[in-house]
Amino acid sequence: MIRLHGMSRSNYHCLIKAALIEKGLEFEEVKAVPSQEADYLEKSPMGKVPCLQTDQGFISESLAIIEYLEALQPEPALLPREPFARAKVIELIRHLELDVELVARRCLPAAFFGAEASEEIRTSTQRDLKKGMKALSRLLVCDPYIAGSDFTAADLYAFYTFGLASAIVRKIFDEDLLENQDALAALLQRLAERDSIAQIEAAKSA
Ligand SMILES: N[C@@H](CCC(=O)N[C@@H](CS)C(=O)NCC(=O)O)C(=O)O
Repeated sequence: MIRLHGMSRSNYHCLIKAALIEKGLEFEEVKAVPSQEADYLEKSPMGKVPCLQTDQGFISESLAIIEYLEALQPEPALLPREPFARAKVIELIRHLELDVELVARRCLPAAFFGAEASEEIRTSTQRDLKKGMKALSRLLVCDPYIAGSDFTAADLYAFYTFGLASAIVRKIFDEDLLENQDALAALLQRLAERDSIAQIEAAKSA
């Protein structure tokens, strides 16, 4: 039995939970919080959530987990089989994570945990987010899904990236990260209604 370790407050945890639901795989959830304790670092070497427990051992990093689930249960596919299309989906995922999510995350402690964000952090976050959003807009298809005709793992990354990044940007900069991104905003609204995501989001507010 697969066990997903993490917490529902984590966007990456929710992303993997959505992938498991999309694939119809049976799994159990094990509550875990990020931790630097030695026993948790054995499971997830940076102490982050989520991590996946399999019969062979633990896997950390959401993209490694997605690749594992894809190999374990190829249908329904979350990554294209065709090499170029697959690479383009991974490319989108990497830009979403590295150039939007991780950049916005610099201001997470200030947005939600009462920390101070220095002027330097605020300026570099705003600057790098602009760059990241521009890069992303060169890759987005959003017709109807983020990478094109099929729903893929990149849609899950988009939903859970912007869920967090937009909230941070609204709170810290009083700006709309999706300004001038109408097709993307519409896609995110459609994704919110998708069964897997809707189920996870409903459970959070229950
Ligand atoms: N690159 C990781 C990111 C996971 C991540 O950032 N998880 C957050 C919770 S949403 C976490 O554990 N943060 C604690 C930390 O950074 O120490 C992945 O794709 O799984």
